[in-house]
Amino acid sequence: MLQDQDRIFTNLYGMHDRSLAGAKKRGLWDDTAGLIGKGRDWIIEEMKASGLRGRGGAGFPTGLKWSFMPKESDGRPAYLVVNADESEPGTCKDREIMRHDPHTLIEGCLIASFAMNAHACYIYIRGEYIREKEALQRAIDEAYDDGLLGRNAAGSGWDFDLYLHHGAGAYICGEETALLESLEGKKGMPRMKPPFPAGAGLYGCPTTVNNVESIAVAPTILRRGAGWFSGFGRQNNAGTKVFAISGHVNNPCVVEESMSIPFEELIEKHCGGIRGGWDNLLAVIPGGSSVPCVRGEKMKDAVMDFDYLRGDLGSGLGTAAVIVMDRSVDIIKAIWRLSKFYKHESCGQCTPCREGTGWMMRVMDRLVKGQASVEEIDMLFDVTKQVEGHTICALGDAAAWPIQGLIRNFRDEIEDRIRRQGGGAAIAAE
Ligand code: L3W
Ligand code: SF4
Repeated sequence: MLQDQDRIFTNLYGMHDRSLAGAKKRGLWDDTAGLIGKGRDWIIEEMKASGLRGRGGAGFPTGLKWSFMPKESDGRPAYLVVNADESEPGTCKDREIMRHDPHTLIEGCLIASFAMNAHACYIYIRGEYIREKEALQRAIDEAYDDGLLGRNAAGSGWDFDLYLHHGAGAYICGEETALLESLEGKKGMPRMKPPFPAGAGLYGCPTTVNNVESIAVAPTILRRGAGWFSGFGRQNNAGTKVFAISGHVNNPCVVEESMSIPFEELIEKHCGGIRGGWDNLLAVIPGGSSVPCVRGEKMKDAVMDFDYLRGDLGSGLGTAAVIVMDRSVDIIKAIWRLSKFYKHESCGQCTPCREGTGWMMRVMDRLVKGQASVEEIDMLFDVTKQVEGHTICALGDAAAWPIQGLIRNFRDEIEDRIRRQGGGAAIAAE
């Protein structure tokens, strides 16, 4: 079980101790040059051994991703880009890290960049994160003034510059290749992959894009050891994890816990239980709006990690934004609202997503009002399958999965509403 002394971040929240002096008191920036002096291979092997999987939603192994970067320069510069465009509905964990503990991220940027042969790193921060941008820029300035960034950063012999780039509020810029386009000054539209950014990323150069939390945990992993980090959670689901719990719990919060913590323990220990008690739990979206919702009774015995939520429940850990809904929620309307969001945020570049998101939202609208026919439920499910996996980026999947989760888990409720409202009207010619 995770004890207070094992928390990397969240003991801090609410203490307003975000200065460099405070960070140093907590052990950050302690002999960073010594860690760097152990060399690239040591850092990457340690990250691999820690079992850290990317914290932005996909769960790709971080050390492996770092190892894709070319070992020797072919004349092109290499870059690290930190994805701080945290826009997934329900997700506000990176915001807390940047607000309360910006130096964990900054030190992580230096060490990770060194490991990947990058002399420059860009942090791409969400347009709406104004205070976080200010906090982070202040911390970057402090680090430059203290010699921790710039030439011979932290006395490591490595020259390193860190830039903060403020986005303009488009969800799609959280997709890594749209983010790179946006950084280059173009419209934020995803690129086809491959090539992956490690081969051709920012300005066509080798680039790694990592989530804020993935980079911010790196210094502590290297200081305390891969074995310490991998000791939390289960096999293939290691480490500490920041969860953002919102909705109908008594105390919504952002908290760092052990990966694989039972859902019930997470909610009882940190959120004061479900509003109105466990019998009042209707549904949970366990990993941000892109993953399917799960019926409340199935969550009772769930453990919060990648493999359990995907394999056993057909959902996912995603960004670990846990959205709890009690029986006061109209679940069909809640998922319709997500459909509207994805339609709005589609960049419109590929047909299944551009047309499919609008089509799915309109049928969802009919389901909310009970105006659809029962046959339309299967037709809608089929359409989600035609969108899923047939688009340039994962936004198409993200629009399809919540609807699939709704139909799989709440079909009876959808049919009941159609019967009660006397649905079955012909499909509107739209
Ligand atoms: C080199 C290969 N690199 C994969 C890299 C790839 C990327 C990472 C994961 O989407 C998901 C999405 C959202 N050679 C590689 C390789 N890589 N194979 O590994 O790649 P991938 O394609 O699995 O995922 P992705 O495109 O990064 C992320 C889901 O996360 N999500 C996200 C929510 C949104 C936010 C936000 O708030 N901004 O995080 C939540 O579930 O739906 O499925 O770096 O380059 N052979
Ligand atoms: Fe754009 Fe949607 Fe295609 Fe992604 S899937 S590239 S958001 S149209």
